[in-house]
Amino acid sequence: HEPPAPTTAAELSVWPASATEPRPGALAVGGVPLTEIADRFGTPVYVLDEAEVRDRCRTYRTAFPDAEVLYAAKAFLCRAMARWTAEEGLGLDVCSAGELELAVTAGFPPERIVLHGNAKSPRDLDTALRLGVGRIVIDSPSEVARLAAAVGPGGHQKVMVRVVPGIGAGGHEKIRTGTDDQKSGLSITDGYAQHAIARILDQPQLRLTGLHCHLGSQITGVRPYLVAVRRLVGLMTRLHEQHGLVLPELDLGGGHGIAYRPGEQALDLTALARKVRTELADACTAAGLPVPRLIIEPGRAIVGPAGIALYHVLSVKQTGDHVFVAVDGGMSDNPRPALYGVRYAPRLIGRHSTAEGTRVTVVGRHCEAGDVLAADVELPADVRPGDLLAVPVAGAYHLSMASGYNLVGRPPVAAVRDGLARLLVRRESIEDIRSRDVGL
Ligand code: LYS
Repeated sequence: HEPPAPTTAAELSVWPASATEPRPGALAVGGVPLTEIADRFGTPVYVLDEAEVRDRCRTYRTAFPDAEVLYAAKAFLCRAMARWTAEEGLGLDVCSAGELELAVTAGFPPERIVLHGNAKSPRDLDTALRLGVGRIVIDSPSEVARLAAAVGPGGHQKVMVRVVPGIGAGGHEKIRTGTDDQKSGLSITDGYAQHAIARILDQPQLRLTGLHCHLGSQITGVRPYLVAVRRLVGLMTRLHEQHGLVLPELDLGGGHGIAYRPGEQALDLTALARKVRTELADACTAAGLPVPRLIIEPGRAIVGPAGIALYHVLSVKQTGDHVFVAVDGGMSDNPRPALYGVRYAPRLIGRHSTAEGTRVTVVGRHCEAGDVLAADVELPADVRPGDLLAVPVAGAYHLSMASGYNLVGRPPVAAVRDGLARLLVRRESIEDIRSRDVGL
């Protein structure tokens, strides 16, 4: 049979720009061979290409020169991520006291941080006020009075309001947040948004700087964002008429889609920037309003393609119609296939196989049939225990959603840059797990 063709540019398109393959199977990222990382840190391990993260921050700043770009920490946060994004001039979008505390203690300027959350705990609000976050995004009617009381008389806090524009967009039903029948935001359609805004305007210690919306995740077309601009400027127009209110900011959230496998479509950021700017300027001119400063909140599109997951194969077996290739991680470090049916494109690395490709299902080590990492993918037919698999586009919503299932411990994160690898987050050990277990 034919030996497998060398890796094509299309196949490498979902890898960091620094990815090279000097010999077949000898994949390196950030100048560091992936096998070296697996040897040094063990597997499963997550690799983060610092230059790729920084380049993606710069791409956003170039595409949206007048906008404020907030990195959505929920995609993945560690102290290094906070430092890189701060140095690249981004702000930060956080959803909890935990994300906020980690970022600020890593040196992230609190005034460049925005706090979100459909249900903020008292600790979230107290931490935000104590650390002095730039804005807090109000997401429910009761939050208005709670926040005003927490700020206290004479105090001062900038806020935005998360509104639901009534737009269905995004890669999966579970991650669509722009429609009326879900838990986030205040609906424009039924007037909850307008009602909450009127209550905010009654609180002297709260200063409303703008409207916020988030349509969903993995959005690959520009259109939903343009519809959102029109609906939000429509609401801004009515608020201007009713209250004489002029809002200086408009936050369109994130949800920018990326490719997980070669050939998949990603959102075109240049087109998004150009069309949103035009749409916003046109809508505001028509309404006689000044054009607000745009805020956007990409998370996945900054860190997703910069991350790679490395696993060792533990077993290969044929059951029924399937060849199952089981690895030493699984749904505890990547719940996304189980949650959203997401498809990945793992690759064999570390050796050059001349075997033909065969269809396999890459599964994890957890005690569930649904613990699948990559269903129905092609790997060399001689794939065997001890082999190394690399999964690209693993930087977003893997470790940030990792669980303690089966007490396997969460994997470490290593950064690569200029031919050097360094540990950012160490592996969770049984001592870590045992130290929280304080009763008997
Ligand atoms: N966690 C989801 C994912 O892995 C997306 C939700 C984004 C948060 N608003 O794709």
